[in-house]
Amino acid sequence: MQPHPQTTERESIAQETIVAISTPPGRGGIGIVRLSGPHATEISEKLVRMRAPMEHARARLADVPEPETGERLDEAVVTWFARPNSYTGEDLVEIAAHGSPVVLEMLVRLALRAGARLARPGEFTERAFLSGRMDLTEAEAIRDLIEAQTLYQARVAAEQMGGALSRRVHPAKEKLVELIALLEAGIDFAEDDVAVTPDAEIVTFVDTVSGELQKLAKSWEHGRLVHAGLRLAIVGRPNVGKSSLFNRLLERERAIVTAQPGTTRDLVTERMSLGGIPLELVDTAGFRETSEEAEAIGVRKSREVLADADLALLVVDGSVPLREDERELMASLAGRRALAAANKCDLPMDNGDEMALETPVSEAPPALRVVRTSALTGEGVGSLRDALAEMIHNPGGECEPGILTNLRQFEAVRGAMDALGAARQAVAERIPHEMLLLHLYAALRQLDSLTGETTTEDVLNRIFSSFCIGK
Ligand SMILES: Nc1nc2c(ncn2[C@@H]2O[C@H](COP(=O)(O)OP(=O)(O)O)[C@@H](O)[C@H]2O)c(=O)[nH]1
Ligand SMILES: [Mg+2]
Repeated sequence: MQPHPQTTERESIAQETIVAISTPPGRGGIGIVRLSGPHATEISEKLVRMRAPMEHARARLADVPEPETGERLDEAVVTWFARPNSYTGEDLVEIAAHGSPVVLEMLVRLALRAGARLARPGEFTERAFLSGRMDLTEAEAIRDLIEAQTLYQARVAAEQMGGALSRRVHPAKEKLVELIALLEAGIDFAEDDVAVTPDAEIVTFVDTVSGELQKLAKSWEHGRLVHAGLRLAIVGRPNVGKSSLFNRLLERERAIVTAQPGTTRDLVTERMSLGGIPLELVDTAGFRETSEEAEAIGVRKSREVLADADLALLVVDGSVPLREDERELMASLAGRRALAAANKCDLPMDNGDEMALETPVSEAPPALRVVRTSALTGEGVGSLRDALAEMIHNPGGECEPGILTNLRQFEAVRGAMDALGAARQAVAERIPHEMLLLHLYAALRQLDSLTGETTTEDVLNRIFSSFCIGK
């Protein structure tokens, strides 16, 4: 088999020693200065006075002296991780002093004077990647973990950090390599009367790999949701209790509620988390004809928000009969991820059987699930939350570990699928195997780029520069 064509040379481990403050900016109980590179220990010893010699993975007390007078400014705990058993794979020293910005900045300045250079954002992780300590999906997962806003997001990131995605891609990749090897052999021995792989077998191979990738590509639906969250538009006629329910869901009085119809004119937006998924709630102006200019603009904006939202919650007043325009609204939500709340259920329900049930209104074709709520007493708000959470988690129903969590990963998988599609076409058109192989290699390259085996310099730069400094 010919060597993989575009395997980029992994950079040899950098010769420069880098330094950065790894704890967040500002004052804190502890602040950590991190150094990584061949001179990390040597430079550290110029910054602090060790009370005992450094030892791999052992915390050691040290004094932080003022450079001019040599007088002690602070105490620090210094930990050295000897290469290759460190986060970066290089010699790495962490100086944990008190979280005083002036002391930490002084340490960095001294390190620079001693020959270190400032780390770029994400450079510690980039070095970990370049030294083979982790693949690209694992590096991205570290960023996701740091940026997680919910525990669920953190959990997904942790799975990826353990290589779940790479493991999931592995079988498809193996299979692809196997096919490439078969075809390469067929070509090499073609003149020696060795049977060339039959077309049917090639197609089976390609379809198996495509099928695996298809499932993976589908996991992006869930991955995107975990990552970016969803937008929920709360819509309905004026005065049905949209703002009250909005406040209930947020558990605070955010939107203004009055008995006066047309109170909400502008969009009110707030973030919350539901079942670990970030959710952006938008309270809207009630739909009605109005001659009032501000309200009319509000109504128009509300319609736009409804059109763009990932989820819709239609609120109706359950104590009065359903109106024709509400019925139309329900119909327009058919096929979308939407729920209805029959609100004001603390009042006698007077809308017949239409909305008085917790089940889909299945006889009337726009089957929208209805939950009875009272924003006044809080009754049914828990069920509404559950129903929303179900609606968020169900489509895609992806819970297998190893999902695509960013667009870069999705594009790589889609690129591989496209290349396989072209390969299949080539078989159908009985194009020579040399040409077919080009498509297969293109697919392999895409899968390799997922884990970072073949990823161009500028893509790597883009990824790591999105990290914070000191990570
Ligand atoms: N009895 C009762 N009144 C409610 C309920 N929800 C809202 N209201 C009242 O209905 C009026 C309109 O509420 P609001 O949230 O501003 O409705 P919006 O115009 O749809 O945003 C206010 O007077 C609320 O106090 C409910 O569940 N039960
Ligand atoms: Mg309102």
